[in-house]
Amino acid sequence: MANPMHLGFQDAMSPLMEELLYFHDHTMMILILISSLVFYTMSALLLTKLYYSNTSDVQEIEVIWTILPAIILISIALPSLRTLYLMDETNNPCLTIKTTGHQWYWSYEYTDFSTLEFDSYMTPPQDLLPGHLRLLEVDHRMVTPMNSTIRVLVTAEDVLHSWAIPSIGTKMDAVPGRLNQTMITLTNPGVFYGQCSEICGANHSFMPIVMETTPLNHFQLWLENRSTS
Ligand SMILES: [Cu+2]
Repeated sequence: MANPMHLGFQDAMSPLMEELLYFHDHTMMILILISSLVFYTMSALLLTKLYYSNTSDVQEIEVIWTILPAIILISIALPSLRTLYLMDETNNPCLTIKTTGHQWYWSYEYTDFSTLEFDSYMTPPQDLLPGHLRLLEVDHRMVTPMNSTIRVLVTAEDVLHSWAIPSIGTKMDAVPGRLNQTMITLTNPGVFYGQCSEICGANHSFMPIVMETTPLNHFQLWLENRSTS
């Protein structure tokens, strides 16, 4: 959950988001080291009269400062590719949920069950209950079981939308006429908030996403309640 003056990422709530945070920290560390070196070198050049004539034309040092950045780039690229392919991995999902972006709400279809589909509208500010989050709460949450791999198929009905939940590291474009796929695995229960992340029209800010992850038996209870109501 983001809070005021929150500058970093939200806490990781899925193994994939943990990987992304590790990668972010790794890259930032390299960035800080390079920036410090460049800043120090620039200030030393500008503020002092030091001039090393024995390094002004030396082939060896040119070889080093060409190869060193290449090694640094590889040390960023390899973990990046690893995370990228991890995020793309699809292996035997237990449940498939199709989510469709509309102007301006989301609808969810649990395609493993014949009748389970519903629309998810934002709760208007005047209807909020104590503890509810303004502009983030919805009337029908997407409920998922924890400790299982879930495939989310994302599409849109009218214009481009984007189905995104920052704390679980998911952001998938919802494109009309196209079915995108993303995988979610959560190891802990919780309620996770996201928003449409593609400027989609006047009410773009008012189509939040709420995913509620529960233990499997609670999910079954929810399924039974859903099918009787
Ligand atoms: Cu949208």
